[in-house]
Amino acid sequence: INYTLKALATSAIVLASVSVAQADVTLRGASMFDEDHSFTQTLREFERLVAEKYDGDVSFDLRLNGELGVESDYVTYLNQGVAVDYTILAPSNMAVFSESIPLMDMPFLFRDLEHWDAVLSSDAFAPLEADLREAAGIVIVGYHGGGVRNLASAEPITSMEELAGHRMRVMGAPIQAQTFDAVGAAPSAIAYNEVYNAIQTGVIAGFENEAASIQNLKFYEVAPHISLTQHTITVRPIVMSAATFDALPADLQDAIVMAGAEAGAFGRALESGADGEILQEMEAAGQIVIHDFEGREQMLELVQPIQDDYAESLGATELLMNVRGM
Ligand code: MAV
Repeated sequence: INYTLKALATSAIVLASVSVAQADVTLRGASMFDEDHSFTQTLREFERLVAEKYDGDVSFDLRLNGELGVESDYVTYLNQGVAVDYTILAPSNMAVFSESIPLMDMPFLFRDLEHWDAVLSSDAFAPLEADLREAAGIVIVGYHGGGVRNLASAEPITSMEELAGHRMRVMGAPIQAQTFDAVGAAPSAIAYNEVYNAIQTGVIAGFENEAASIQNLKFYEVAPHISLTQHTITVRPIVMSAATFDALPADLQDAIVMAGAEAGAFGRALESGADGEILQEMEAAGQIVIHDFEGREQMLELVQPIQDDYAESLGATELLMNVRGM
């Protein structure tokens, strides 16, 4: 008996030391896409950079293809500090927790890529980040983005007349619905993982999205008509749960913050550079038909007062003016 106990004790010690070694830190990430999408590639780069900059042991468990749900699910997990530690997501999907964060994601906020780059390289969004941490328990560690969002629909939408009453899906933030309402469309907030079906069954006639995601999730199968409204250049923060972040050793936190900034720059170059190419790829493959859209200027005019009102309601008029003036 003694002998057995001793053997058991020895194996217990071995097991314990193994699990100590493994338990160092494992962070779980989530992506709605496969390895090819720029979100996943940027998260991989983030992981590589964190490991490179941190002296201790850290490992990553990134779940792909929407295994852990869609971004609106991740937001809840991040807020609760369960299931997901890090991801990339649209500010408009965090509106439930922070009313102000979708401002950085408003259609027609940026004039062009140069303006977008200038704003993201500044600290113009710092007050929004602070509110997100406080209200949602979510920490922004870097900025991915750079995709251009266009209308994608079952039938061509080429003018303000065709846009009138167009039943389209928008992201969950009220400012998104208000924007498309102002230009005459009939927007409704639908979960991202229901969009394909909703278009296929005719519940809606289309939605709006960037090339990378239309390609990766094969939305062109149901919404092959792309109208070049170019209404949004995306801002997609790399985020962490504050509950997770705050519990990490200080040197790992430092590594994460540095890695976030670098991975963001990597990802922005990647997605903004590939956007036009991906549209061409899909067109060449006969998956989409690209249409010009007449009326972008008019859209812009109709949307600006909506942006002004939204910013005013948040006490963020100065912030908006600052961004527009950059
Ligand atoms: C695209 O897949 C991405 O911009 C993602 O961040 C958004 O959540 C998604 O679109 C969407 O429209 O919900």
